Amino acid sequence: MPVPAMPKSWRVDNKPHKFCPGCGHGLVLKCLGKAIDELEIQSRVVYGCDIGCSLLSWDLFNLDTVQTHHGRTTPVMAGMKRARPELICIAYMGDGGGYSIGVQHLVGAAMRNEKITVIVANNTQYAMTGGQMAPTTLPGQKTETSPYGRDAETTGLPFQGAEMIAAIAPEGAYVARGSVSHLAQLTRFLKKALRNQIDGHGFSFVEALSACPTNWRTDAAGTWEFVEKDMAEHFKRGEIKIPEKREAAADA
Ligand SMILES: Cc1ncc(C[n+]2csc(CCOP(=O)(O)OP(=O)(O)O)c2C)c(N)n1
Ligand code: SF4
Repeated sequence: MPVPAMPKSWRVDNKPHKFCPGCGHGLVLKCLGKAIDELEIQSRVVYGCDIGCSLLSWDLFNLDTVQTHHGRTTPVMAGMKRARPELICIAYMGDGGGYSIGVQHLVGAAMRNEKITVIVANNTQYAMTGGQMAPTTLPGQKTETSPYGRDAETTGLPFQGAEMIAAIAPEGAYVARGSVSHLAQLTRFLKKALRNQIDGHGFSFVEALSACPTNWRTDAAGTWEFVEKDMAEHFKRGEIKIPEKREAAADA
């Protein structure tokens, strides 16, 4: 059987990736690699990964890469872009890094319309540290720190990160939410986000609904059902904000 083509921007020469079997990070990053290949920007990209399972991608790509402190990838990439505007700067992180520990950086970068691309892989909990409750944890979801299920009455509903960014980012920003259950659409969103940066419109942001079978303690069918049914009920896929001049190209 022919081996499926790997993105050129992936380093497949030396070793396999380090994610658990069934992890969503590898799928999101494969889509990102494909988007980079299709835009032919490999030599201009600097890839930044956070603390969390995203850091397991520090040597995944054949790209200049920087690995930062937890939640700090957004300001590191914003600084790099300001110093070297010709670079395409990508910040990749989990929902803990993006929506909790680093949320102040994300809010600041979006409001300032920094010309970088931020990608948040939302797997509804802090995965690398063993599966604690995060702002994105679903009502009733059991985690290490919500063993009886998240109580939405006392801890609130899952944080709508992409909608928040769309509300605060100025004209020129691009915001979308995709999913590892819809890879072609996710690749299109990533490509449009990168295109927004290349064209100099402003901030671009993609949330990707991701999977963590290890901490969810799900088998393959259960993992898929959690992403496609449970997460999809709370997090809507689609483009949430696109620059005015590109509205005709909206992709729901
Ligand atoms: C400032 C800081 N606080 C806490 C930690 C401990 N820590 C390391 S990874 C992690 C969880 C990461 O979760 P997330 O960002 O959602 O990424 P995931 O592992 O789920 O992909 C935490 C809390 C840290 N390294 N630095
Ligand atoms: S713990 Fe979860 S997010 Fe981390 S590599 Fe394993 S499956 Fe992926």
